[in-house]
Parts: sequence; C-alpha cells; structure tokens
Amino acid sequence: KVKLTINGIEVEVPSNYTVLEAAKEVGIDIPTLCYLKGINEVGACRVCLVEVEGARSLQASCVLPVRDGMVVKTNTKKVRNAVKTTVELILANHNRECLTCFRNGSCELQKLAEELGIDEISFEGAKREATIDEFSHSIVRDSSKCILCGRCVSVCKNVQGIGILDFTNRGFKTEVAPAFGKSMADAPCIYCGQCINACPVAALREKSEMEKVWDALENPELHVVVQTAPAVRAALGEEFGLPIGTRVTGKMVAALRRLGFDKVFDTNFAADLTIMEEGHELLDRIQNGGKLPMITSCSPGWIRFCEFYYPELIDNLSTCKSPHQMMGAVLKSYYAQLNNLDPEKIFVVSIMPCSSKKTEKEREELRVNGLKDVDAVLTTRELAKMIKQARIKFLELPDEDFDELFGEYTGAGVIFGATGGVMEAALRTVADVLAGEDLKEIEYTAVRGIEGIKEAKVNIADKTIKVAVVHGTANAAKLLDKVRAGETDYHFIEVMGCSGGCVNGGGQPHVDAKTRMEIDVRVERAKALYEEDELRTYRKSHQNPMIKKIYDEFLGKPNSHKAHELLHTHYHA
Ligand code: HC1
Ligand code: SF4
Repeated sequence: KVKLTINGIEVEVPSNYTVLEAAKEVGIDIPTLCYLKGINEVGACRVCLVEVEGARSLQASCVLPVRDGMVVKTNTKKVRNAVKTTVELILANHNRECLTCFRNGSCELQKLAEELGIDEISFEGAKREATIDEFSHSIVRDSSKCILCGRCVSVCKNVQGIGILDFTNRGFKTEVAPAFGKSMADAPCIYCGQCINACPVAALREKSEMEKVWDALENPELHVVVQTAPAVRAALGEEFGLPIGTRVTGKMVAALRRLGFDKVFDTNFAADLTIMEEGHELLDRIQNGGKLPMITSCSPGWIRFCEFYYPELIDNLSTCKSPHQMMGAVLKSYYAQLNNLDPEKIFVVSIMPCSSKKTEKEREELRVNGLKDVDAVLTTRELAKMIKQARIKFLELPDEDFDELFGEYTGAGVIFGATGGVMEAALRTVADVLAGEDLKEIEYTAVRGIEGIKEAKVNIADKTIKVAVVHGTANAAKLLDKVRAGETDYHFIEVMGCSGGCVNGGGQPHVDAKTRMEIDVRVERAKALYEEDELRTYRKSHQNPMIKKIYDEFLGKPNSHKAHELLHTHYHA
C-alpha cells in the first residue's frame, strides 16, 4: 500500500495504482480521452494532466504510478489551462458537425468540451482532408472525426491480436487507417467492430441499414419479419438510460411490434436449432472418426479470422451456419410453406449485437436457391435509433411475448450470447443424447466467466469429452497455435470473435471510458442472460417443443439431407 495526497485528501491505495485510479478512489474525476482501461494506457492525449509537488512539468495521470508521500493537485489554474488548450487544439482540427453526427449525445469529446467549459475555439486553421471509407458492408471510417487517440489501434492490436488499424503518414497528415492506404473492405479485417466500441467519437461506425429497413416496413408487397439475437436484450436498455445489465426482452418485443414488423421472432429458437445440428455433428465426428477438434462457426468475425489467419483449420469448423442465418433459411422455406408466402417476398431483418453479421449475410456460400437467408442486419445501436425516430416511449412499453413458433426458446438458446454459452448449451444436449436420459446436470459452470481461455473435461456415460472456450481473437490465436501444432486433444472448441462473446459485440451500445473503469460490461450483460436462462421452462435445446415440431414436420432428423441443404455450409480459404 502507498499513501498520497490528492487535492488535500489523503488516500491509501495499492502500490500498482496510477494517480488516475487513486483519484477515483476519493471521488476525484480526472478527465481522460485516449485512456481506455486495460486497453490503451499510453498517456498520449495529455487530457489527464495533474500537478505533482516537486515535478517541473505537468504529468499524465493515467500512466503515472503512485508513490508514497506524493502530493498531487488536479484542479489548479495551470492544469485547467493546459487541458483546455489541448482539447481546443483537438477540436480545431475536428469535423464539428455535432448536430448531424452519429455520436451526437454519446460522444466522449463532446462531453469533455462541455465539462471543461469550452465555449470557443481560438485556433482556427487548416483542417486535415477527410477520407470516408464506406466500401465494406460492416464498418465506415471517417478521418475527419478522428482525434488520433489510438484506442481503436490498441484494441485491434492487443485484444484482437490483428493490427488492421495503425497511424499512417506523418505530422499534420497523420491518420489512423489500414496499411498501404487500403480500404477496410480490402484489408484482412474481421469486422468485429471492437474498434467502433473503443472509439470515443464517430471516426468509426457501423454501415447503417436503417433506411433499407424503414423502406421494407413501408412496402406493402413485403412480409417483414424480425429476429433478435440473444445478446441484444441484455444491452438495448442502456440506450434508454437503464443500468448496464438490465434485461429488456419484453419491451424490446413490444417496440419491434410498434415499429411495424409483421412477426417478431427470436434468434434463440435458431440457437436451439444450431445445437441440434452442431451437437449431432460433434457426436458423428467423435463416433465416426471425423475431423477433431470441431470448432464452433456462429461468430462471423471468428470465421473471417480463421479464413485469413488459420486457413489450415477451416475443416475443423462446424458446417453449421450461424443461428440467425439458419433462422432466415427456415423462414424462407418452412415458414413460407406454412403461411403460403412467396419466399422472395419475405424480408428478414436480424437485430444483432454485431457488425460482422452485416457482411456475413452477404456471403454467397450461405444462399439457398440464390436467395439470401437474411436481408438486413441492424445493430443494437441502430435498433435504438429507430425506436427513438419512431418516437416510441421505450420505458413505458408493456412486456410482450415473441410470436409463436419461432419465438419459442430454451435457456440454452439465451446463453449463446455470452462466452461459453454455446459450449454449455451443446453440452446440455450432447450429454443427454449420450446418456440416453434427461440428466439433472444442467449448469456447466467451468465454461462460464471471462477468463481468456477456459477448459473442461466432461464425463458422460463412459466417455470423456474435452472442451475449450476462447473469446477475443488474440486469446483464440494462443489456443489455435497449439491446435495447429497438434498439441491438444480437445473434441470441441468454442471461439467467439469478441472478448466476452456477443454481449460485448461491436454493435452493442457504446460504454464510455469512465464507466469502463468501474464496470466490466461483459460480466454485467452476461448475468442478464444467465438470469433469463434460469427463468425458462425448458433449459435444453432438444426440449424446445417447436424444435421437436420442425424436425417432425419438416427437417426429419438432425443433419438430414434437408437440414444440410438449408442449415449447413462450407467455408473455403
Ligand atoms: Fe450472437 Fe449467435 S450468439 S453469434 O453471439 O450464435 O451476433 O447474441 O445472434 O447468429 O443465437 C451475435 C448474440 C447471435 C447467431 C445466436
Ligand atoms: Fe480491427 Fe476488428 Fe476493427 Fe477490423 S473491425 S479494424 S479487426 S478491431
């Protein structure tokens, strides 16, 4: 422990603390901009400056270790003037179209300028030329909004282990962009959107599909169906001021109905369907000498990562399409038949916590008879914007249920949205199938939680199944290197492209750096899903009555010919 004084207040903190962290302990809120806990702690922007007794210059508190007897001041005229000048200089070179900006209201720079009382900018000079890269289906980069904080660079490099974004050019022309002036559409970017979540401003954002969806909703020719990913319900409420981790399943359904969707279904149903297909695929590979370890295929960021960086492991991927693609395929076949609808007139919208799903839905290898499974993907953020545009009072909505049939889901389907969830859901079903009975064992807690790499051995009947779970592609790489080298003997591996799984996907509500200092959003949002799991009547995918019905009436057995036609695919390097 170390004792120091900040603004006259004595504080005792662990010796590995920074001054920024110590100040927080006594309720002193030092402003920050480039700082992102655990991800970007570089002291580059100089917004967190403090005065330290005995030191000649002002110090960046986010990288300044505490020392015994240190005397720190955070609110002197010298500090205020220096910070104000720094932020004014950033603003001078910033595209200040705040009113029409995507981040209006959630921008950390806007908030900082307001807090610092900046009411004019005294340095007006030349501005950097803007590059707007909107060629990919997932991500838009706008250099005129970029403040060169480096948060996106660090998350891509350190958390994802990829390094698509970096500082390019020099001096006044410095930009954050993919190497060699490439578009994000041509770089080996996995579209995970972690850079969007890290960005304090609007330099990075998802490619919007809101207009496309508004148009579909107004088109009388189309039957517009929406499905919601598991993780969306755990975060949408944040956009309406609710605490992180508040579950808003019922209000979300009510809002979608009021937006005018003809049917509101749940991707969770398709998650159950995925477990049926993937679980039986695993059993088949184990029993018949197929390629092991089998690796999950529901995270499209992970699929791209595998294609670009681990092409040798493509045959290890499960052939299952991701749940929302399966749902689209079922809607345009079975559901179309049941309701006598022309599949071409069914418009499927997926609400996803993910930016990579926007590109996934365009993939040729996922089409059935030339038709895309899914026509539009909206992020959780985009859905919130549409609800606001429609002037729906979200907080006053009643809780409503999903529509019948494809709105029926089990607890296993819900937990897909958190790291370890797909694995746990699969184990619940695989164990019952192997044991030939309805086992009491439901919760496989060894695969839960945010540890980077999780392992478990599960003994079922006379078999031992070895599994591993990783999330965030840098963690994935560590494990996959071993798999590639033949050093592991796992049967099944779950990989999710984003740290924490879908709850922390690149399409989820922005959480500012201050909040991230206090709360691990991955943990809070995951809790909301495990709670919903406990509330469900059925908690194993194979017990879902509608899953039984779709196999009885339409698909036959898991991995049947029909199931393969609609629900499976093959990826190629
Ligand atoms: Fe996910 Fe999935 S869990 S990939 O994280 O398998 O996006 O939530 O919808 O498709 O079900 C995302 C979440 C989601 C799929 C499912
Ligand atoms: Fe890196 Fe992911 Fe952003 Fe691509 S989307 S630049 S891989 S963080």
